[in-house]
Amino acid sequence: MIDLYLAPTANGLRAAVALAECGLEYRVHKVDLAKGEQRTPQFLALNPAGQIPVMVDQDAVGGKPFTLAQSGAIILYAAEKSGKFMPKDPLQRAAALCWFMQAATDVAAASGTIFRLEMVVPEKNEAITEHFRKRLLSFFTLCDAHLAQGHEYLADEPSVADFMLYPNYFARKALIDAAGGYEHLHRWGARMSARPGVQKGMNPFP
Ligand SMILES: N[C@@H](CCC(=O)N[C@@H](CS)C(=O)NCC(=O)O)C(=O)O
Repeated sequence: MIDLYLAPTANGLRAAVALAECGLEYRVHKVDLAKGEQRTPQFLALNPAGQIPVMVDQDAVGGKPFTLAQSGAIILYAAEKSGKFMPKDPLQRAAALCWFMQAATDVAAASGTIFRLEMVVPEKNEAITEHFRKRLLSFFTLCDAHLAQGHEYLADEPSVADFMLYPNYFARKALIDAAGGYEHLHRWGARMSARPGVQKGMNPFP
């Protein structure tokens, strides 16, 4: 059994999507970020960074509970534990990791920056915020162009890369819709949203 501590943000949801898609047994624990539950001593004992998501695998290798933070690390852990969603072919695996890193360090970073500029930083600066919106859209444009070349998923088969990207795509759909186009990205989004594991992971607190 895996205990997953999360809030319904892109970072939290992608961990839940990965555990659900990998078919691992998990139970969710809601962390209310607005109430500061991520800064309680109990939570900081799990992750001193005070950030969700965190998972505790009660049945880890070695027979002892294993605690892990960072949504990307949780996705890769779930893939390794289940033996799923990491292509066996070495070149496909490298391609999957390339898109995984694009989603983690380009898409998620730009989306997180927009969130902080819009919601957290006290001084608002529209020009800077717009810069990051365009930057985020440019990363989605790369995904769209790749998917346009006959790829159903980022690495041809469903992989860790798709789980990394999907919650940010979902969270930023209004921005992408307003920009127009992105036909192939939207087709991929519809394909992802039809997957039972994605549906379960994206709705962790029914
Ligand atoms: N790189 C981390 C980012 C985690 C993160 O930023 N979590 C946010 C919520 S989306 C958080 O817990 N924020 C609480 C805070 O900063 O107080 C990951 O991918 O897990």
